[in-house]
Parts: sequence; structure tokens; C-alpha cells
Amino acid sequence: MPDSLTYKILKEHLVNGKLKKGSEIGLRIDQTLTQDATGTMAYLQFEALGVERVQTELSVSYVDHNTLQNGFENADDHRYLQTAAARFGAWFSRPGNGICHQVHLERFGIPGKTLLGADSHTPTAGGIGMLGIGSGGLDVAVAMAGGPYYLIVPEVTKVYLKGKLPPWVGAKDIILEVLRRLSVKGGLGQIMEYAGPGLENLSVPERATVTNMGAELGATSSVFPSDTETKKFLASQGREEAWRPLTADPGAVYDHEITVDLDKLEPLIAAPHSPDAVRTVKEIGSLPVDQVAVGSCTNGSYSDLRLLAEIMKGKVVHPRVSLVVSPGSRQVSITLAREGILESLLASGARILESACGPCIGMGQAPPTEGVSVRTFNRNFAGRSGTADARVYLSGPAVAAAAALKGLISDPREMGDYPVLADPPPPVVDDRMLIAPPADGKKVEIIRGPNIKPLTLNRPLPQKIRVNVLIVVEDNITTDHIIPGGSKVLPLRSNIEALSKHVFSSLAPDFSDRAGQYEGGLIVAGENYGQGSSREHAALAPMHLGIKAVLAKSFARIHRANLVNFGILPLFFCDPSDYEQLSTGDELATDNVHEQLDKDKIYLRRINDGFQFAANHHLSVRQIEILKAGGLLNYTRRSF
Ligand code: MIC
Ligand code: SF4
Repeated sequence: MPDSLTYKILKEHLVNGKLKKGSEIGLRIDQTLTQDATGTMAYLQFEALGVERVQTELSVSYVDHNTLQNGFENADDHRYLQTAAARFGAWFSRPGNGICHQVHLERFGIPGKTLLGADSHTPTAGGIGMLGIGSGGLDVAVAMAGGPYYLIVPEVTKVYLKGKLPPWVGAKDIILEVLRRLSVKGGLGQIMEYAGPGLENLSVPERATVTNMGAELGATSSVFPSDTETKKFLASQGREEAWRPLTADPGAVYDHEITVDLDKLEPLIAAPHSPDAVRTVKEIGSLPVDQVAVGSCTNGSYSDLRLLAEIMKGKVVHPRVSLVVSPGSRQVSITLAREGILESLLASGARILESACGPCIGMGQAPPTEGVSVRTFNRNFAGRSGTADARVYLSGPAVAAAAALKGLISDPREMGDYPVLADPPPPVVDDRMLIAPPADGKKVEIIRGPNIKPLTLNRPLPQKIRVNVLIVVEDNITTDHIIPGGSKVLPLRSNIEALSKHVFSSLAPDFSDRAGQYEGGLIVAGENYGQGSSREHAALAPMHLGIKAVLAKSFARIHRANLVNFGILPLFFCDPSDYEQLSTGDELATDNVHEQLDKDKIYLRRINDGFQFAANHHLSVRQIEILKAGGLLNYTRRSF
């Protein structure tokens, strides 16, 4: 039977289970990545597994999120990560070297290999035909220890691209169009596989913009074939030997198929506060803008920033606008400098940031009160920018450049002729900010600062549960709602006790106090609960507060897996209308939990009026055992 590209990679890496839709499989993981906001916890967990050295072909520990260093905490994490990487045999990408996804694409990614990353945008690697999957840090720790990564066999969606992008329309508009059609939950349980004649004109960085933001569809991954464009890109990185051709067999069958006609696309923009609130730029009209931010792991490539510089050349940013630029990698920054583009950006009034996540995760550059910010990033959830009432729009660099010059959201096509740009020059390849692990790390001392607290483990699942509903939330709650990012909270990622005070702080500031008062509780949610980031802290901090279960209409993939990993029951309403019956403060109870879990039917009753309803979980036998053990760490330690 002819195979899709996705199935080819899955087959090559299958170590457990059968490739049958809906069943659970275990995949061999060739490479892993972590970043500092998730990595500190992941390495603490790796240490707890008691394995001497990483067992993957390659593991890289990046520092790119917490680089603001308002206090000692971030720098202490960096030092811990550097020493832990050397001790356990992982590469270390120093702060300043760039954003994990961009650097990985440039320096380490290999077509046809698997990459598990403790960051939801790990599918960026699909831009070179690699299967990149985002997960919680604990799953990455287990993969580093040589364990397989488990997932439900995904459906494969073919995204057929035809035609050629018109002037002023870019790769970002492709993924915004897919988001417009499918929504933030439209990719759930799927891998998006790109194909068709439209690929021919898309460079690897453009493809990586598409695979990066595929995370916003809720998809497990997104992948492009490995073709001559891929070869060209790898050759420019001095890594041509990493190339292999990889494409779907002719006649491969897909579960779903959509076609995007590139010729017909126009400049698009995602309106506040969701990446799928996509409109044409024209539809928005002339909206005054206060901030423009260009860069991040979505649009931080050399070509993206050169386009911005070219459009702004000889002009200066509008007086109302603050323009910030965060290049995707040090390689991009150095190449921009060598080509004189950095000078041009500075002359246009751009505020150049270090190559790191920065404003994308609220680490500085918060917009003004009720400010409008146009960003070439991938997420615009309310409050993520650091300003609660800011309105963040997501676009490609051409729309951002137009906004920076005019001070308004406006159609870039009104700016006249599209700049004619030559093929990008060869990048400056300089790996001196990447530290290879020593052959034997046993003698390396791991240095821990006072903010790095020992791991908290959950207790085995009790047979009887009696808990209060602590909060009822609506559809599409993000992990940013559950545990916010930003410069105040991010430094607490390795101190779960301190972090747990911030659970749901934007929705219910007294949440952690109430959890303390009731000695734990339960969360009731709508559809797509836990969308967005991979941060396992959105499960770990609630676990610390004694949360026993989340009852939802549906879950986002990574967050559901994280809940299981930390021993919190992720339950679906059997009848979604029961959601309406529940309120904050309700006391719910159930007995014989282990037996009920085995049968995939859990009956809960409300204490005060006896109202009964059923929930299920659709988990595998392996996951049920993890839950009973009180989480993956307890469960895995038994098998090492
Ligand atoms: C994000 O873009 O939301 C983050 C910050 O990169 C997260 C990871 C984290 O919370 O540390 C992600 O995407 O997984
Ligand atoms: Fe960093 Fe933003 Fe990319 Fe997340 S989405 S990895 S915060 S640049």
C-alpha cells in the first residue's frame, strides 16, 4: 500500500503497538530538545530516573525563554542546565545563541528522523521533513532515558498547495488561511502533511513558518517533504550529508484533504485573542497601532527580517509605534549584520533585541494600556504580551512593516511594488555558542541555585474521591490561563510551590487559596481545554494544589497527556450537557475509582442533591496504570 510521508516516518520508528488508527503506539525518538522554561524541570526528572547518560542520538538543551534575568533565578537555571547537559551528555545552546526551533532547524534537524521537544512548536522541524512533536518535559526526560514516546496513531491530513504566492503575501498567510478554515481545534489528533506543486516555490524557512504555527491548529505535527529545497537549505548550513529525499508514495491515501490555492491568498491577520480569529487585512480597516514586533520562532528568519528592512529602507518608524525585532537565531543576527541589514533596521528605528523568545512570552516589551500590537508571532492569547488589556494581532512581516511605517494596520499592497530580493546569501555558520558534551560527564558537578527545588511527586490514586469544583471555565482555555508566562511567573518554573500560587490567576485570583482551603479539588472545563503551550507546569502546579481531576468536554493533546503524567484524571463528560449542571463549590464524590477506570466509565454524584452523571477517559491500559501509580515518574521508575 502506498504510504504517506507521515506513515513512512512512523513505520521507521515504531517500537510498540500497531499502526492502526486510534490505537496507541510507541515511537523511538532520535533527538530531543528542551528549552530553559521547561528544561529545568525535564532535567530534574531525568535525574530522578537515575540514568547515567542520554540514550538518544542527540539531545540539546537550549536557553532562549528566560533571558531577562530580573533576578538570580533565570541565571541559576542556566547554570544548572549547562552543568546538567555536560553531566548527562546533551549539547548546550548558550543564551544568546537563538530560539530552540530555529537553531535546531539550522544546525541539528535531519529529514526522516523523530524529534521530541518540551515545547509545543517542536513541529517547526517539519520544515525539513523531520517529524517534530511537542510534549511535556517528563515525556522528553523519558525519551532521553531511552524510553519510547507514546501517542494515539494520528489521522493524516493532506494540505495540497497549488499555485504561487502573489507579491506581498507570504508563508504566514498560508498557515493563517489553514487556521481560518480549521480553527484552533481543527487539527486535533492529526498530522498535517504538505504536498503539491505549490511547494516548489517555498524555501525551508517559509515551510518552517507553516509547520511552526501548525501547533495552533492543535495538530500533533506538521511536515513537508524533503526535496531539493531541503537539500539546498542543508547545503547552505554545511550539512548536505544530513539530507535524504523523502516524500509520500504516489497514490498515498489520506484521512482528510484540503487545498490551498496560493495564487488566491491575500494578506491575512489574526485578530485578538485567538490565532484562528483570521480576517483579511483589508477587513480590519485602518486601526491605529502602538507596537510592532517582528521575529520569534515563527518569522525570525533572515528572509523575514530582510523583507522588513527592505520595506522600511530609508524611512523611519511611525512616531506612535515602537518597533522591536527579535531574530530567530544568532546565525540570523550575524548574517544580517554582515549584509548591512542590521544597520538598515537600526536606521529605521527598530529596537533590536537579543535572539530569544522575549516579547512572545511576555518577557519584556509589554504594549501600553489597551495598546494594539501587531506581531509576526504565533499566539495572541489575552494577557500573554504582559498587558492584560492589550489587543494583539498576528501577521507576516509585510503587514508588520506596513503597520510600522504607517502606524496603522493597512494592506501592504497599497505600498506599491513588492521589493525584488535576490536569493538569500549563504548564512554565517558559527557553532561556538553550542557546547558539545564531554565524552565522559560523570565527574561534572551539577550546580543548583536556591530557586531550584526538589521534585514533588504525586501519591498513588486513591480509591475514593470527594472533592469540590474549584472553577468552571469555558471553551479553549489555554495553558497561559492555567499558569501564565511573563517575567514575574516564568522564573518560578523550577519552584512549584511558589509557581502554584499563580494557577488561574487571571481568571480566579483566589484559586490557589481556595484549593488550600478545600485541600484540593476539581476543574470543570469546556472544549479544547489546555490548548497552546506544552508547559507541564499547567498540570504540575494544579497537582501541587491537590487537583484530582479535570472534567471537560474535550482536551488539547499535550495538556491531556501532561495531566496523566502527573496523576490528574482527565475526564470527558459522557453527556456534554452535564457541563451546564455544575457550578463552583459543588461537592462531587465517587468510589472504587480503580475499577471504574478499568471500565472507562466513572460515575460521579453531587453530595448535596444526589445528582449523578457519568464521565469517561478513553485512555490506554498503560495510561490507566500511570494514573493509578500517581504519575509517569512513579510508573517509569519501576521499570528502570
Ligand atoms: C509558548 O510559546 O507558549 C512556550 C512558552 O514556548 C511554551 C513552552 C513553555 O511554556 O515553556 C510552548 O509553546 O510549549
Ligand atoms: Fe519562544 Fe514564542 Fe516560539 Fe514559544 S512561540 S518558543 S515563546 S518564540
